[in-house]
Amino acid sequence: MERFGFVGLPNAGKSSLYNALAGGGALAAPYAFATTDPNVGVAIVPDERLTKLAEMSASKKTVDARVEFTDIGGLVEGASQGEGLGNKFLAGIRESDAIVFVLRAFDDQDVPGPSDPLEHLRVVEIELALADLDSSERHLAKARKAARGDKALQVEVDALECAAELLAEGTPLYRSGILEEYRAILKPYFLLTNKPVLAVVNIGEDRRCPDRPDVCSA
Ligand SMILES: Nc1nc2c(ncn2[C@@H]2O[C@H](COP(=O)(O)OP(=O)(O)OP(=O)(O)O)[C@@H](O)[C@H]2O)c(=O)[nH]1
Ligand SMILES: [Mg+2]
Repeated sequence: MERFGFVGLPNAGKSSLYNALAGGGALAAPYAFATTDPNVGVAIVPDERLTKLAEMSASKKTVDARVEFTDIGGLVEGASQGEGLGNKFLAGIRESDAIVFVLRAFDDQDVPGPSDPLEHLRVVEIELALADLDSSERHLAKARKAARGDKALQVEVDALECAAELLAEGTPLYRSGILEEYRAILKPYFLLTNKPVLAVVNIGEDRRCPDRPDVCSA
């Protein structure tokens, strides 16, 4: 089962998205840090091809694909230095297969916080890069020691050094241009910005095409 971890600023709509996908269960509220403990839920992915195949083969049992979502607390600028809830809760999505950025673009005076999605993206990318910098430096110290006894491990040291340098500049690995070979070597270290990312822009209800209510205008 594929696992997705939601990250974003407080009040971006992570828990609301979680509820829409997983059918409820998470507190969505107009104050920062409504979510403290992670919400983990599963959604079934309907696929009409599977239904047709099941009919054609008269299957006794069909098992739909499922995806798992983890909704965690909101990140704020300086989380790596302990601001807000800090960044330790990111450990809850370290083993996700992909990261979903939830970026707020809706205006609502009853929901505090910025509503510029690019500002949300800026903060989230820096905080994830700093969290990864911290992990890569810890792994680097161990890898250097291990490579003294086994020269074959030097390539891990090289990959971690390269990653740490890029992350220290605030650059997430997924758009750093780091060698694909290094990204593969770094996989077992579960760095958050070494995973595929998907951005969900949470637009307001007012930004929909009147003739296509299912499609947004921006
Ligand atoms: N107007 C409007 N309000 C929204 C929208 N999406 C979420 N909200 C509201 O914004 C508030 C915050 O939403 P949450 O889903 O709790 O946000 P969160 O990202 O989980 O926040 P934290 O858990 O604090 O990090 C709630 O009152 C939601 O009802 C939207 O698209 N439009
Ligand atoms: Mg929440």
